[in-house]
Amino acid sequence: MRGIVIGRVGPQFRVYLLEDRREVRAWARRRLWKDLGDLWAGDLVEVQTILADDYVLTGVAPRRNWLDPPGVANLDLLLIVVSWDAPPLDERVVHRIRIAAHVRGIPAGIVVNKLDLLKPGEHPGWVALQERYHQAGWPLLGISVRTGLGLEDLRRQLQGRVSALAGPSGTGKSALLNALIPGARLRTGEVHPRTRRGRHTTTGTTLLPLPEGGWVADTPGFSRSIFGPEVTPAVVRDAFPWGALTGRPIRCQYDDCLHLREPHCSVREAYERGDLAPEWYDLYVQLVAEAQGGGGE
Ligand SMILES: Nc1nc2c(ncn2[C@@H]2O[C@H](COP(=O)(O)OP(=O)(O)O)[C@@H](O)[C@H]2O)c(=O)[nH]1
Ligand SMILES: [Mg+2]
Ligand SMILES: [Zn+2]
Repeated sequence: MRGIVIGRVGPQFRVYLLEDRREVRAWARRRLWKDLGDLWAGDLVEVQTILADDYVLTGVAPRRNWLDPPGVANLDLLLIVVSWDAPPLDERVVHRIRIAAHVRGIPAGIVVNKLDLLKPGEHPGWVALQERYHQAGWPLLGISVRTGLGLEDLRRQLQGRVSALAGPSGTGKSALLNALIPGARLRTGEVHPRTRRGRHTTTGTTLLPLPEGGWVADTPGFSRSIFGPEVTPAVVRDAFPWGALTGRPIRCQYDDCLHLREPHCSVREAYERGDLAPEWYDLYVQLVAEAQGGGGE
């Protein structure tokens, strides 16, 4: 039987059986455990039943992608949660996470929370930001957990998928999780259903079921502010859609042009002509510098 690991309780894994549509507890035999290595929430596994309601893990599918920390596999969507204010939106944070997801092959979406804090005078700035991101192919979803604005759209985006939230602390990820999943906070330290032997504490990441179908990881807050060594300046460059941002195909003199100070660079030329928004170019230069400083070479 095929299942998805949704968490761990003591020595057992919580597995949701995909055909039966119910949760069981499964053991990993010692030898298999050695072969499999660690198992994470999101891992797709094969389980067999030995006796009634006694399950054992017999295999695990190769991971499509993963994030470590927090230890979650096969994500369909990483939702980057920032806030319009309190804390104020910092685009660099958005793109650090977006690029980290990009190198891991995880699709990312950007949510701007706390739109209830948008002052009337700030409205043009929000519209301009949305247009700039729309042009780049990264639509911004504006929400307010407080007023409920945009939450229906967000539920539709999460439906049927395995997702995780990422973003700086204070942007409302926990509040969002609680809005999406009533009772999300209650799901810790469960009692073993059969032995009732004390409380086996839940360890690691847990996938919480969405009422509409789909799963969200319960570990908001991994904001990974520094690039790992895998994020080189070239990776940062390749994570931006230069053609869409400049409105023309990119033909620099050098194939490996980083669009910084190289001669006959078509990105730089577009920037100097005013065809590339300075917000994008400034952001890009800062991110490349971070990738250089972060031991990326
Ligand atoms: N004004 C406003 N405050 C919010 C909203 N969503 C969350 N907050 C507040 O922002 C603070 C941080 O929220 P929290 O969920 O703990 O953020 P996290 O660190 O990302 O998990 C709390 O005081 C929330 O009540 C919102 O839509 N509007
Ligand atoms: Mg939180
Ligand atoms: Zn160039």
